[in-house]
Amino acid sequence: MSHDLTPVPELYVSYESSQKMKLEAAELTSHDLTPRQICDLELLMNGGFNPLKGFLSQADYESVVDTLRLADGTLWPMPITLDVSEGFAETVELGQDIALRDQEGVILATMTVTDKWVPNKAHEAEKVFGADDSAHPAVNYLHNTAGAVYLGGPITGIQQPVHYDFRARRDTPNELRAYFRKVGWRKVVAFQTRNPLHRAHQELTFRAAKEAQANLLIHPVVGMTKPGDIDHFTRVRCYEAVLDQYPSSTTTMSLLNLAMRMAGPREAVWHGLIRKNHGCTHFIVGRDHAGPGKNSAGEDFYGPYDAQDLFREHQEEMGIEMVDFKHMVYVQDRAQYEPADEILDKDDVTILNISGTELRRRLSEGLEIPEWFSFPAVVDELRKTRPPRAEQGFTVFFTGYSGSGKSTVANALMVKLMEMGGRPVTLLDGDIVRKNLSSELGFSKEHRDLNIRRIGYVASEITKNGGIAICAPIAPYATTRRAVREDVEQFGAFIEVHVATSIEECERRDRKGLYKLARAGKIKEFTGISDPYDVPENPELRLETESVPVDNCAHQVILKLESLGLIKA
Ligand code: PPS
Repeated sequence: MSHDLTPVPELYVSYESSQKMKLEAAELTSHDLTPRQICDLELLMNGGFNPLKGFLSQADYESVVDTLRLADGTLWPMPITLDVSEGFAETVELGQDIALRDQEGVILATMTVTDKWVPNKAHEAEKVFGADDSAHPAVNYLHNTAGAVYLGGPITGIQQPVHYDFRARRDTPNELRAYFRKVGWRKVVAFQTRNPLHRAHQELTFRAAKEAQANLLIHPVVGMTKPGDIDHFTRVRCYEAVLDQYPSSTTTMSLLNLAMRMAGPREAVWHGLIRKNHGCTHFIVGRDHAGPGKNSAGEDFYGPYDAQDLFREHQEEMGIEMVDFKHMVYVQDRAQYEPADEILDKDDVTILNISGTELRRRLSEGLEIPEWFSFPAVVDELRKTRPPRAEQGFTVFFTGYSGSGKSTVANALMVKLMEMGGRPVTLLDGDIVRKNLSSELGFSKEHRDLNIRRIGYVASEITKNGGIAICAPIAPYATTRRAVREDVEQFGAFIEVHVATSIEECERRDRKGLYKLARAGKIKEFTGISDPYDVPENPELRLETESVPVDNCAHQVILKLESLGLIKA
């Protein structure tokens, strides 16, 4: 395949025009871009999504969804759409120019709106992601985050999104093309990744480059990856550590601000087109490329080699060649990595492997990670981000009726944890929060949700910073508790403790005299009397307080924390 390193078309105007446009665009109706849209816009403007000239029109969108091609027949597998709310869409007329702003309000581009339509999201999910199943992160995004209306139209680029991190490691397609021209790289194989690189990856990329007789571009995604992935700051530090392991004149690394969709086969073809735009001639596609994990029935969304098959089918047209990923394993007897399918004496040698799950377990328990598996500098970085569980922050979230004993047990737990020492402990009791954080709120569903989300936010910050948050609100609604769990679990463990004192017992105790007032109708929307309480279905712990003393309840929580490895026995 010939290597054409002439620049790809960009959508930016000249610097002089951009200064003028910026002033004019300030008058336009503006749309505040979401983090995903900022990633898409950057690659539209810098030619990473060449030949797209803007967010897709309705005709292009429908054609891409159904046929993987733009309306004019050009191969393009992924719908790049500008989703907005119904309210915003109503303010926009066809033919109108709108300003696209980043999250700080900086105008990055203008768009002439040529199309406005309500997409059939279920159809998009089925066709693009293979199933209308919210277990798929992009389907979940489509239904629960993306706006209801799509706008399409050409873009005029004013400036690149600003990045404060790793600036020297970010390159536009034309910057990479210019670099390859300068250093005389005629063949370049790109390696896409959203994970840290260990020795097996280093071996496989090195071999892929040798096989294709090409130079190597490590091209990790730092835009948006799969929820739960290791953050890109940690990953880039890890990549930098691995880079030293390659002969320096053969390999380079550049960061790609792509928002992944985890769309398996379609994503692989999309990734290939993006790398072609970045001046690469070859692209490594592995087993289950850009796989989204399991569907809601516990099965894989795509077959393990679907991505390779679709790529192979289109590679001629794409102008970039696939190098299939070799599954590398460590052969202890020979102290080296070898492609699994090339080992002829499998039964006579010891093959070692550490899976992703096993690696996470070893990190969380502070166990040894052998040098044959990874590089010490990479392991050091990972240990800093993922310290052993006994050193991470966590949240204990008590829920139960008013008067169930939440505060009493929470206080006892706090004191026991403080006695042990090691991590700061904060108690976010229902009453304390309502006094300090939520003093303007009442007890409507909306206000209770807001109150619990605030508690969740504070608890997640405490957890992120390595502390222990103990929360003790009523938190009557299961959906809100789940949202708080998701907030916290980005940073550490979330232990839901249902204080299961019955409503009859709480009313009998009536320690604050509130039940009497609620029965008399003097307090409205009282949980358990005139407002619902969703009993937690799968809490980490359920406390039966009626026959067990407080001290013992708190001890049960301590035992649970020990069994989870969060505190040391
Ligand atoms: S919630 O639903 O989680 O936001 O409630 P929370 O912030 O935990 O506040 C509950 C405390 O407020 C008192 N109180 C009421 N509780 C329930 N329903 C109504 N309508 C109500 N009005 C006042 C009550 O004393 C709760 O305190 P605890 O500590 O739970 O007994």
